[in-house]
Amino acid sequence: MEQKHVITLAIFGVLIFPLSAYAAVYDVSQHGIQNKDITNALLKAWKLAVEAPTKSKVLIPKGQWMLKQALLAGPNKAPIEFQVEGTVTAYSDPYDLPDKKGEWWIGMNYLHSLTVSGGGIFDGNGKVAWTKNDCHKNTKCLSKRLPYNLSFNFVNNSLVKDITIKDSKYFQSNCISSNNVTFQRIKISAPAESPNTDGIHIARSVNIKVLDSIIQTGDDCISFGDELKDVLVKNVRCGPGHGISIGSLGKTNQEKDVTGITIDNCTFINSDNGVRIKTWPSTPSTLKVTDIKFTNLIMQNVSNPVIIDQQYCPWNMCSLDKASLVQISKVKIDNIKGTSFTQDALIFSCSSSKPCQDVQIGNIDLRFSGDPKLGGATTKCQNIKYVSTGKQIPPLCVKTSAPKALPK
Ligand SMILES: *[C@@H]1O[C@H](CO)[C@@H](O)[C@H](O)[C@H]1NC(C)=O
Ligand SMILES: *[C@@H]1O[C@H](CO)[C@@H](O)[C@H](O)[C@H]1NC(C)=O
Ligand SMILES: *[C@@H]1O[C@H](CO)[C@@H](O)[C@H](O)[C@H]1NC(C)=O
Ligand SMILES: *[C@@H]1O[C@H](CO)[C@@H](O)[C@H](O)[C@H]1NC(C)=O
Ligand SMILES: CC(=O)N[C@H]1CO[C@H](CO)[C@@H](O)[C@@H]1O
Repeated sequence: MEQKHVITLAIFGVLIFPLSAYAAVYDVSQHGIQNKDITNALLKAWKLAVEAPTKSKVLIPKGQWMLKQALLAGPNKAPIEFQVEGTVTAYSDPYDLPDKKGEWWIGMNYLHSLTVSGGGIFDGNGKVAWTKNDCHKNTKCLSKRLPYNLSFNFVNNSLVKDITIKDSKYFQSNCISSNNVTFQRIKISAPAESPNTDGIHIARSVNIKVLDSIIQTGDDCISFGDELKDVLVKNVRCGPGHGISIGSLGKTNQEKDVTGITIDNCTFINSDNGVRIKTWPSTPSTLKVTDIKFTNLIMQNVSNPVIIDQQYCPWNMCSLDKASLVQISKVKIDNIKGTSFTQDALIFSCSSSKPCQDVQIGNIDLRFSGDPKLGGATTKCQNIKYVSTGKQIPPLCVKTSAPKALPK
């Protein structure tokens, strides 16, 4: 290039720079890294970013990095992009964390206008921790203290895109008490046999989206807690794992309503469930679950493709004496296709105290993929009021006989 052009470009650069997107880029590799450990460097860079008066970026460049734990807290003065290009790996001992009480590995709290991006990998290195998880036998289990992978709490107007989260020690990520957060093109993976590695757990939030993502895990693909409004899950592929679950809900009477959850255009492959709503029996909770849509879903060898379970009582941790008082209503189920690994393609086990109301069932085509000698797929119904607006295979509930209790 001729000298003249270089000068022209330089002048242009100077003119353009102040108008460009980032006033400052804080590259963690410039903030004192020891032995590939970015723990202190990331905290230093983050502090600069949250105090920056204009839009800034925290960059984890390409490479292999280790991180003990980081609380990336706000409030931030201006938008922050957290661009992760490298692979960030946790130390393998789950108890070797500076903050022993922390429920996160990377916590992002009290932030607004945050973008997490960059195509990088968060590797939870969970193999040691999984062996210490005994929650299925022990209600005081250690895993209560195993940190989450990426934890978003009190975050508004933010976007998390193009990242991979793998082998978390416990729930892979969560989004709690947040407003208008989108997760897009996220890849989450943990082996099918890893315990409690829920993909994304979402609760107490408004306007949350999970789009165009692939989630393979040992537990729920996406799980929803209470106090939720306006959630969209679209173009997500789940499996292996336990599928997408609303609940379990109603364990305590402090829980609040869940309104407006849409699961659309998703595929479930070899998962235990497809879409599920589960509530606890014998508790005083009277919360409402309403305006739920399960539409355009493909099931491939899913054990229970569609299930409402209001007698959710795992490991006999509760009593089935009293029906759940959680009211489920306004549920739309339409265009669900594929195969069921068990004959129970559709299970509606609603509460005898609060039957499921206003359920609209459209086109269903779910075939039993097992031995045809056993018969076809079935629908099990208990305490449900529905209207059919389509053609269903298997046929819906036989209305002539009183619904019987489901076999456990
Ligand atoms: C998020 O929005 C809520 C409700 O509008 C507000 O009270 C809270 O301060 C906001 N938090 C941040 C970190 O901006
Ligand atoms: C929601 O968050 C996005 C960033 O993901 C932002 O662009 C948009 O303006 C926010 N919407 C509202 C209503 O604030
Ligand atoms: C539905 O999902 C498929 C597969 O992920 C994708 O190719 C298609 O574009 C999606 N359709 C819509 C309407 O988003
Ligand atoms: C179908 O699902 C069952 C139960 O999850 C699993 O054991 C089996 O290997 C799956 N079949 C195929 C063909 O993937
Ligand atoms: C990155 C990642 O996903 N893993 C973290 C998830 O949560 C636990 C907390 O340590 C971390 O140990 C994992 O490293």
